[in-house]
Parts: sequence; structure tokens; C-alpha cells
Amino acid sequence: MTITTQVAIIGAGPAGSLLSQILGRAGIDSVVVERSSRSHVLERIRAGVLEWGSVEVLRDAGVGERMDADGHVHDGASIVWGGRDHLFIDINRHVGSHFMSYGQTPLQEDLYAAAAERGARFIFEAPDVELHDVLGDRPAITFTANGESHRVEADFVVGCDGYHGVARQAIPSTVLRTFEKEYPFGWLGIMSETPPLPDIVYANHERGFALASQRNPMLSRYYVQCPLDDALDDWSDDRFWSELTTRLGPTIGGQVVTGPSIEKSIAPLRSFVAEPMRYGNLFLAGDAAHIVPPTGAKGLNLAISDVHYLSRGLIQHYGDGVDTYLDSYSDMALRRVWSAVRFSWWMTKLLHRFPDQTEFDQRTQEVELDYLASSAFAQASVAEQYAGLPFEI
Ligand code: FAS
Ligand code: PHB
Repeated sequence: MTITTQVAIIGAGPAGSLLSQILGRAGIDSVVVERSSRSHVLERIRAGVLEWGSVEVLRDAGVGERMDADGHVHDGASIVWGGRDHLFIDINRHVGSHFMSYGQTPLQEDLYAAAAERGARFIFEAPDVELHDVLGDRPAITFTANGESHRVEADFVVGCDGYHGVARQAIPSTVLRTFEKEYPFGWLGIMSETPPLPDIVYANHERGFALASQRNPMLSRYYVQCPLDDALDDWSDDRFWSELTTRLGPTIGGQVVTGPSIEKSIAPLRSFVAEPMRYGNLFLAGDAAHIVPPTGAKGLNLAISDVHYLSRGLIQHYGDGVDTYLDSYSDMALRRVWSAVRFSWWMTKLLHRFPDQTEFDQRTQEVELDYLASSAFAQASVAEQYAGLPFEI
């Protein structure tokens, strides 16, 4: 069966779902093809922090109501290290901005609910996606569903299919440039139905990194750095809570309300960028084009900023017959991507204990954190990057 549309989107994660939402509200037709089931996408536990620019994009896209009702607006975040009391980076005081704690899972639910309300065309459980004629005027994707082969013909194809997707592979190796850095540790994350700390707290400790975050007043999200070869069986809840509270230090660690984990997972950390993010009438958005270590809370926010830039270009194309934003999409998106990749790399270097790290390295990390504590200028720099730099006009 052949379906025709204006924009064929591969992947129904946050990037693909938000792109469909923004285009739909602008009267631009799209079809979203997702290889997994809707429930599988919703079961994945991922991000939890939204830059203020992301909050505004989601509100403008008509999916901000539950976020504004259930999300928690933060004026800043804290860092603890070296046995000292925490440093609160006051984002509101330094740069007049904020960020929002709102999980990627409820956001995905909001996007799916909006899609259903619009009668949007989402095709789930569609494996074997292949791309065709992305350099031609009528690019297409094919896939199988219910054992039958299907074809979606469009003006544009957008790969929102994540790091392990197929869209990036449609760009020839003679054109595609990739940049990658893998980190020698992972993050063990747990979810617990306990009241979270009021603030998001990052910890640099000689035993390793830790992070206290939240989803709602009775749902906490915590992480500790762990060796890449650790298995979940190596981490009982008791061991996790002991490591977390030790690394957060006596003051902050003493405030943690422990309880049974309802989710536990280990994620590797990497930095990855693929250039360009356009090839003919194929565009890449989100994790399909870049990955950052979650230390800077940028992954989901970059997916949203890519979609903000790309949807602006598609709306200009169909509305005004002008392609200045589409033609500048890759360069404009990549400027923001590399800025976030650098910030995430810097935060990761500053807060984690590397396997080959010496006492000198630990001491220089702590001195850099002491400088951050002593300098309003240094704090303002971290504040504006964590809350998210302004979008390019
Ligand atoms: P996604 O990977 O979310 O979605 C891609 C979709 O495409 C998936 O649904 C997939 O099934 C589908 N797909 C893949 N191949 C396909 C194919 N061939 N055909 C059709 N569909 C296909 N970010 C943060 O900011 N903070 C965090 O704490 C954080 N934690 C994370 C933890 C983990 C384990 C992972 C993997 C990522 C984490 N991230 C975090 C990053 C994450 O939030 C991503 O940035 C975000 O999901 C990006 O959204 P998408 O680009 O839509 O990609
Ligand atoms: C989360 O809430 O999952 C979270 C918060 C901040 C980060 C990474 C993850 O830097």
C-alpha cells in the first residue's frame, strides 16, 4: 500500500512526535513510522530536565498544559564536592531564567495524546524501514506492517530514529562526518516512589559522580557513576542508597528519603555528532544526529531544539515558498549541538572520577569547583548554558 504525505517521519520518540505535532498545527501533513510499540516507547525511562526554551516550544506546540500543572520550575541546581556544603547555581539571579523538572515519559504521553486528538497518522510496530530516493523530489520510505510491505511517498523524509536508527545510514560515508567520544564509566539510575530532594544536586566525590533528581512530589530519580562492566545484580538497593548518600555528603545525603527501587538501569555515556544533518530531502533530528552524556541534561533538549529549527523551515517552505531556514537548518542546528556537546563534556569531566585519574586530577577538579563557587561570572556562564542558550532567529 502506498501512502502519500508531505513529510515522512521515522521514529515516534520525542523528536518525531513533536515534529508531527508542530507541523500538524501548521496544516502540514506528516506520517510517523515507528518500529516499536507505543507501550515500548512509553516504558523507556529517560530524561527529566527541560530547558526554558524547550518549555516555551512545548507550550507553543499545544502540549504544555500537563507540564505546567505537574512540572516543577527550578531557579537553579546544586553541586556538592570535597566534603563542603552545596553550591547553589542560582540561574534566576544570574541570567533571569529557569528550568523545568518534567519527565520524558509524561511528555511522550502528552505528545501521543495530542497526536490522537489530531487524528495524526502514527504507524507503530513497523520494522524494516528503508529510505529511497532521498536526493529526488519524491523521497520515500518503505516498511513492513502486519506482514505487508508499505510505502510512504513524501516531499521530505526526517530521521528522528535515534542513535541506532537507519536514517543516518542513508547519508553516504563520503558525505557523512562523525565525531565520537566514549566515557570509561556508566550511570546506574533508579526510580523510587519517595519524596525527592527539593533541588537537583550534582556530586563530585572521590568514589564517583552522583545525581539527585525528581519526577514529581512522590517520585525520585537518582544516579551514581558505576564501572562499565557492572551488572544490575551487583547493585542491591541498599548498596545503591549507601553509595548515593555517601557521595552526596552528610548534609545533602542525610536528607535523602530511601525506599525500594521501582526501576533500575545502567546506561553508557558517549558524545557523538554526525554532520551534516541534511542530505538532499533527508533531514536528521534528535539522537539520530547526536548523543551527549546526560550530565548536562541536554539530550532531550537538543531533540526539541532541532525540531524547533526544522519545523520553522518546513513551515516557511510550505507557507512562503522560501527555503532560507531549510537551507540553513544543518549549520544552525549543529551550532547549538556542538555548544551543548562541549558543555556536557565539560560537566562530565568536572564531576566524574576517571579510572586513570590521579590525586592531582581529583584536586584540580575540586579547585575548579572552588573557583566556580568564588566567581559570579563563572556561575553565570554555567547558569546560562544549563538553562539553555537563546535559539537563533
Ligand atoms: P529516541 O531514541 O527517543 O527515539 C527514536 C525512536 O525511533 C524510538 O522510538 C525508536 O524505537 C525509533 N526507531 C529507531 N530505529 C527505527 C527504525 N529503523 N525504524 C523506525 N523507528 C525506529 N537525556 C537527557 O536530557 N537526560 C537524561 O537523563 C537522559 N537519560 C537517558 C537514558 C538513556 C538510557 C538513553 C538511551 C537516553 C537518555 N537521554 C537523556 C537522552 C534521551 O532523552 C534522548 O535525547 C531523547 O530520547 C531523544 O529523542 P529522539 O531523538 O526522539 O530519540
Ligand atoms: C534526570 O532527572 O533524569 C536528569 C536530570 C539531570 C541530568 C540528567 C538526568 O543532568
